[in-house]
This record gives sequence, C-alpha cells and structure tokens, in this order.
Amino acid sequence: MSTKLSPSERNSIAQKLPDWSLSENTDAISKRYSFKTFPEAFAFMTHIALHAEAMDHHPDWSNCYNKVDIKLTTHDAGGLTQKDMTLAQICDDAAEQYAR
Ligand code: H2B
Repeated sequence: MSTKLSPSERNSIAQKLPDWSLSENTDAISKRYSFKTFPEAFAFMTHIALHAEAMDHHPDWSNCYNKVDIKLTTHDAGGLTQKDMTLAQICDDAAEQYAR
C-alpha cells in the first residue's frame, strides 16, 4: 500500500501539475479536460482506463459530452499518494493525443 504524500511533496503539486486543483477537504486533486467532441473524450477515457487497470489505481471521474472531470485520491491511504501524481501525469500526457 502506498503512503500519503509528505507536506513538501504536496507543495510540489502546484509546480508539477499546474492545471490540477488541490482540494483540502477531500484530500484529492481534480481537473477538467475539454475535448473537441465526445469521441475524443471517450477515447481519452479508454486510454486512461487501461493505465488505471494496469496500475490498480482508478480515477473518480465523470463525462458529459466532450468534458471529462477527474478526481484522484487514494482511498486505501486515506489521501493523496504518489500513485495519484503518477496517474495525473499519465492523464496530462494522454490528453495531448486527443483533439481539444
Ligand atoms: N484506486 C484509487 N484511486 N484508490 C485506491 O485506493 C484504489 C484504487 N484501491 N483502485 C484499489 C483499486 C483497491 O480498491 C483494490 C482492492 O486493489
């Protein structure tokens, strides 16, 4: 099981993942991606789903047409861990491949 991020690791989120918001209440990071159309949004989700399954770490997400809202936290650890940082970076990298 992974351990929660240290305070200094949490502070580095702003630099490493500038477009993600840190929500203090739920101890999660979130981001909205907007794609050109639904097919791009859904293709992005399929791409992420395969990574999530491979790393056994899954997003809390929703989709409405071309928008994908993603929230990441680690339930097992009761807060943010390195797994959330890794999955967030995978999302950002993957999003580049789909038209926005
Ligand atoms: N995903 C996320 N985001 N957080 C978890 O704590 C988590 C998960 N735990 N995916 C995993 C699966 C756990 O529930 C299973 C049983 O391994």
